[in-house]
Amino acid sequence: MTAEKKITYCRICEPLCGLIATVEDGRLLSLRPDKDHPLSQGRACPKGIAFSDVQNDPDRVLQPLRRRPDGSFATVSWDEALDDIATRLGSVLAEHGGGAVGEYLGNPSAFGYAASLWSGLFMKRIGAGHLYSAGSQDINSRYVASKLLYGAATQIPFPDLPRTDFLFMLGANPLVSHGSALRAPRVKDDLAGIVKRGGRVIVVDPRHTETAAAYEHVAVRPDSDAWLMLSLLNVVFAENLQDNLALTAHTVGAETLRALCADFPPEDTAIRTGIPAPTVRALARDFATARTAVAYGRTGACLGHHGTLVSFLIDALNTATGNLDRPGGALMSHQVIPVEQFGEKSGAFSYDTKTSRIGGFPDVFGSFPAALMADEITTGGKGQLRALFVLAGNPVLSVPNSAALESALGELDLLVSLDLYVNETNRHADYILPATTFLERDDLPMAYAACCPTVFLQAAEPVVPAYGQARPEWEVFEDLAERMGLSLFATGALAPLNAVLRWLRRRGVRITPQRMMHTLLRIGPYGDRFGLRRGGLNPARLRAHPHGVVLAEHAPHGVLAEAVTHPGGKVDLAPPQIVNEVARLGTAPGTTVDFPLLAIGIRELRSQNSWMHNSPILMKGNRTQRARVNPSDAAAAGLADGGRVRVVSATGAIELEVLVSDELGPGTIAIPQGWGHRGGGWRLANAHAGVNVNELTSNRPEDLEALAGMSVLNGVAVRLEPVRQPAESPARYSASRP
Ligand SMILES: Nc1nc2c(c(=O)[nH]1)N[C@H]1C(S)=C(S)[C@@H](COP(=O)(O)OP(=O)(O)OC[C@H]3O[C@@H](n4cnc5c(=O)[nH]c(N)nc54)[C@H](O)[C@@H]3O)O[C@H]1N2
Ligand SMILES: Nc1nc2c(c(=O)[nH]1)N[C@H]1C(S)=C(S)[C@@H](COP(=O)(O)OP(=O)(O)OC[C@H]3O[C@@H](n4cnc5c(=O)[nH]c(N)nc54)[C@H](O)[C@@H]3O)O[C@H]1N2
Ligand code: SF4
Ligand SMILES: [Mo]
Repeated sequence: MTAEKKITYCRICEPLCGLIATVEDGRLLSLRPDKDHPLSQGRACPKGIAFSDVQNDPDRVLQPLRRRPDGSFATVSWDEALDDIATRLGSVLAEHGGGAVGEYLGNPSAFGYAASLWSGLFMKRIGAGHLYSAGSQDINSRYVASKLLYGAATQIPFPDLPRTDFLFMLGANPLVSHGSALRAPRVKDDLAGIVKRGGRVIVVDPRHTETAAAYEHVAVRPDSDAWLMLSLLNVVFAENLQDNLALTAHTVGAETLRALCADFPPEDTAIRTGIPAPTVRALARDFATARTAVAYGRTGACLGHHGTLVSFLIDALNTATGNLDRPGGALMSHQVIPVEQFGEKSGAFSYDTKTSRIGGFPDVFGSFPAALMADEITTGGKGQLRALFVLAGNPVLSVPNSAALESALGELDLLVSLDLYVNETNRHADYILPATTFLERDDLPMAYAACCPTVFLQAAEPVVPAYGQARPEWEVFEDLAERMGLSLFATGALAPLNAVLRWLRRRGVRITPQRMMHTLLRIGPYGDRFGLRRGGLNPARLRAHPHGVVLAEHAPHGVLAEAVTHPGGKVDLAPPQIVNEVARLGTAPGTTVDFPLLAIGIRELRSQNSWMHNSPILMKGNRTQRARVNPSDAAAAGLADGGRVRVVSATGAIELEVLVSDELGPGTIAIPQGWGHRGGGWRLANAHAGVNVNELTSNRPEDLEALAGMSVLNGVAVRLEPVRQPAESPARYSASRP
């Protein structure tokens, strides 16, 4: 058979870049960027191209695995695996009820629609008491900020990059991450375009990152952004630079916000942020008087002690200066397939409707902080977590105090993972079920795809059949439900969709995630309304445009009234939770005598969280994980470049190589996350193990962010100790597989 070219798109990170797959005899030969893709236009990053290493990885799990008593795995048939899982889950349910069952949704599950939808229905059906996700280590603080501001948690305003004159970026490094909560596959060009038009790009970051180096860098102390944002607003109000028309027309609480900010003049907060007051004053004036301006924050804004407050204040600055919901400012996120709208209506995107058993944290979309999982497993009593499904996740590397989580996993009655690999988490599982990759399944973009300056939709068909015995995750949950005699649709979870579901079922149509998405597509704002709207989108039209369809050059503006769901339709600039949070801001610098430095993370161009370190392409060139330490801190701790350091926090300690670098100011160190490999399967990754930064981070309830239960992964107080006798030389990559 001759090789065929198939059009698809990447689902590793948020730009969803167009790819062309070359396929022969049902096997992937290679991936390359799609030059005909309307948004990415021939651009893709090294990870996207290297996904062929994952697809064809000899270490991939392609058959269901059952753990033996000695910890090794034996292959079993799907029937054996699912029968046993159904039986064991049935016993947990019979003895302890749904309150003892849980699910952890990892990051890759956000890049397809079916897995989270169907596993969510399954969990709802059995009354699962424990839902967790990567969100509490990533973006839940942003969702909660939106819930408080707009009433709709999934409404995430994003920067209108093609039209803005002033981009104020806080805690984001898009030249490496390629953008998050923002879909901009050519973000490098978009940023360059702002400056080319005579505009400015400001990067607020403790580290002189790749993005900071290319634009104007404002070096901030870790975890101090709340003080910075309050000071910026302080200047805006004190100098009467606010947009009174916008505030009156679209908001409530502006006076309270002004009063809150009055206590934070830049001269008082400089000691906390490390940013001189004149710089803050100039920034505030320049932002407020720019023709258009937009503040945007991402993980660096979300993962400190005040992540919800910081995200809130970013939008408050946009709103107060009249830059919300206008061209060149922050645009309201806009869905082509209105999944989130239905979710909001059905109450699925809830906040603070129940509290966690441990720590009493409010739910975010029905989920609790993943940092609590370890204690929820080890703490007895009603609702103790006894059976856990891990879908596309590696929480042993990604969740704080991973040592505690890893040892707790052994106490579960049942641990089931759906994954591509035997990773650090599921090596402790009773079953590992082989999932299909994104090249083996159909997709329509969800979640952050709504944060795109261009309105666009692309659908993907599978480009290769499932390798081995891999199965789409949603089918696994449907099969389990069947084996347990449960109907997935007998829950209130789909209430707003019930009419559509009944209509489909009356016609004898099997309800699949794809049917559901196609229905939503067709009744959505660009849909064909089943023939009522000529030229509207339907599956056939998407198939006829495999590179995707541009539906509007610019996302809409002037839609605030529809986007805000608070009664009265106004943005709330002073909800009580935020007022309290500002009152709680202390004066303590975050460090102590024992732990005088603050640690932050680093995302690397050729890593994707914890799961692409088994790719020979990405691991080329002696990659090692090194702690970046400022020369003065290195000297003070007796550390030399290339030597080894022991980094100690109140939670744990790790040892790794030092890179002495002035990319960080004194008092701050940075360590790449996603390392610390000792999974059962990925041999190349294990050979380049590195260490897990989440042995330093805390899972104690009192150390989590209060409003969203976010893990605090940046601004972790540590000290440095030199390691005189290196235990062994660091593993280096060699060209052959171990
Ligand atoms: N200290 C520190 N910790 C962090 C962060 C940080 O900045 N600092 N960042 C946090 C962030 S932003 C995130 S998103 C989390 C990520 O945390 P997780 O989602 O828990 O971890 P990942 O490393 O993304 O692992 C994803 C797993 O999914 C598998 N996988 C990949 N594709 C598929 C698929 O299509 N189907 C299935 N079933 N499995 C698949 C991979 O093999 C891998 O095992 O980490 C967080 N942890
Ligand atoms: N190559 C690559 N791309 C990725 C990923 C990857 O692992 N590798 N992961 C993907 C995922 S899951 C996500 S969520 C996105 C994240 O996308 P981004 O948030 O854009 O990614 P980061 O590089 O983590 O950028 C966060 C920045 O915040 C800074 N920072 C740390 N602490 C603070 C602080 O207290 N204040 C401020 N102002 N800044 C701070 C860090 O130095 C860092 O530069 O990236 C995605 N893209
Ligand atoms: S930037 Fe993200 S979506 Fe684009 S090719 Fe790279 S990994 Fe894939
Ligand atoms: Mo993430």
